[in-house]
Amino acid sequence: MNRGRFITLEGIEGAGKTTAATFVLRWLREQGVAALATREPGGTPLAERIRQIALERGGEAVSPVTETLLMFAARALHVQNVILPALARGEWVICDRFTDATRAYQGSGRGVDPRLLDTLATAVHPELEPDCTLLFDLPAAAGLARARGRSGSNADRFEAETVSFFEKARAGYLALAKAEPNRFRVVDALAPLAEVERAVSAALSGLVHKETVA
Ligand code: T5A
Repeated sequence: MNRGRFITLEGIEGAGKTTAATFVLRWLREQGVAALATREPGGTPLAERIRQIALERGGEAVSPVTETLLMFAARALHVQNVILPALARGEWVICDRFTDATRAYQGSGRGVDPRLLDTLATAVHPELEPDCTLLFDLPAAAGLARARGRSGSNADRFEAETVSFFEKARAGYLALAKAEPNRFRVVDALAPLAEVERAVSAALSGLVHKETVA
């Protein structure tokens, strides 16, 4: 049996990743591809508990390195208990954020040393990289307006950050996409939903086709 494909969805707050994950799952199933959707931080019962700790506001100070370690602790559980078993069963995994989020938020946003991020990525998922990463790109102010419109006064620790923090994360994402043009597809997240969906299915149809002729 062929290993499944690992598709990651990335972008700053309010970029439309969660909306796109639902669409991708439905679209892949229509193409006859077995797939599951999951998210980071989270995706397993223990990793979801780490997510709560990482996102909650107030209380103790959380340094950028601590934040990074929380993300990778959750990721280690998720990779071992959900992602690798699903790929081994031949299913596609649609993951709302993965290590590129740590590079963009903790690396570009918070200034964590990229060498630490490389070391942790190698330790946590030595042989796993996404087959395709869809980067939903939009200006930080537009993404935050969408995210805050939904969360209101319940904004989490990240949503409470400044626009300039998210612009740094956005620039980090765009630099990653530029460095790996074969893996990344940049989608204009300001476009109407129908256009976003067309761009997403066009980006994935090559991979689906390879699968069905293999
Ligand atoms: N984090 C995570 C790190 O710092 N490091 C890491 O390593 C990891 C893995 C996760 C937080 O953790 C941080 C980053 C995050 O801050 P989260 O709740 O998962 O928290 O945060 P987000 O992923 O940003 O979730 P959001 O829900 O805010 O954004 P989405 O999923 O990108 O956006 P979505 O789909 O919920 O859409 C937002 C709104 O916009 C509308 C939707 O209907 C919705 O109302 N929308 C559109 N409107 C118009 N046109 C379109 N094309 C639209 N697409 C969506």
